[in-house]
Amino acid sequence: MRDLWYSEKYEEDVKFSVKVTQHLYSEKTPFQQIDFFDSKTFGRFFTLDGFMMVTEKDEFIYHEMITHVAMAVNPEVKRVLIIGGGDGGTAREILRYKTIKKVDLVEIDERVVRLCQQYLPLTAAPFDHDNRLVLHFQDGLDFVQTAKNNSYDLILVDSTDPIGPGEGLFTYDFYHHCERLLSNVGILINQHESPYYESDAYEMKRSHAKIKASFPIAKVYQFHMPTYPSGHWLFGFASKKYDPIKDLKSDKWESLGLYTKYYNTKLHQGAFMLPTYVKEGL
Ligand code: AG3
Repeated sequence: MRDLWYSEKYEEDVKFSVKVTQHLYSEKTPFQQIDFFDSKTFGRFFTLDGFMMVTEKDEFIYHEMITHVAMAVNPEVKRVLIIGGGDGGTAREILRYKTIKKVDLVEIDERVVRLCQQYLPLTAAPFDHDNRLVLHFQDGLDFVQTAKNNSYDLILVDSTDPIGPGEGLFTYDFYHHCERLLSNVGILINQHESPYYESDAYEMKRSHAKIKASFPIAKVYQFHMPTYPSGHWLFGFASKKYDPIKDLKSDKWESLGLYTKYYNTKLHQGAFMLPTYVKEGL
C-alpha cells in the first residue's frame, strides 16, 4: 500500500510532512475542513483547512504557554474568556486553577468541539466534567461586540491563522472590544503567528500594531512549537496595568504547586527576550 503523508505548506518551496498511520476522520463543516489523523511520532493530531492545530505530543507547550504566563502575572484571575480553542486544551490548563470561577469559551464551529470530544480526549476532557466552563457556539467578534464592559480579568485568543473563520480576531475592532471587556487589571493573550516565514512575520507585525493601539502594555513572547511553521511561535501579551516581567509573581505562582512540563517562571522571563530580527520586525 502507498504511504500516506499529511503535509502543511509553509512557503512555495517548503513543506512539513508527517507520515500518517491512519486518516481517522474528515468532515467539511459550513466553516472549514476538519481532519483527524494518527501518526507514530506526534500521536493523534487534527487539522483545520489543512493547517496543523493540535498534536498529542506537543500540545502541552502551546497550552501551557497560552495560560500560565498570564496567571503568574495575575494569580487573582477569576473570570476568563477563551475565544476559539474548540479542542479544549486552553480550557483544560486554565481550569487547573481552583481560583477560576467561570470560563466562557466562544467557538465558531461546534463540530470542532464535538469531534475533539470523540477523537482527542487529551484536550477535550474539560467539556465533559467542569461546570465552570460555559460553551458559546458563536463568532468571536460578534460575541465581544455585544458583551458588557468589565466582564473578564483575562481573555485568551486561541485562534487559527488570520485567514478563513479566524480573520475577524485580528482586527482593530476586535482588540478594542477586548479592552472594553477587561477589568482595570485585565490581560489579553493572543495567538500571534510565527516571526520566521515572510507572510507569518507580516501578520505578526500587523497584529502587534493593532493591539498597541488599544493597550498601554503590548509585548510578545516566544516558545518552541515543533509542529507549527518554523517551530518558532509567538503569543501576544497585552495588558492594562501589569507588566509581564516586573509584575511576575514567581513565589506566589510556585506556591500553587502546579506541575508544568514546559512553563516555569525562569522561562517566563526568558520568553520575553526576543531575537534581534523579531524585535526589529515588530
Ligand atoms: N491554534 C492554531 C495555531 C496556529 C497554527 N498555524 C498553522 N499550523 N499554520 C491552535 C489551537 C490549539 N488549541
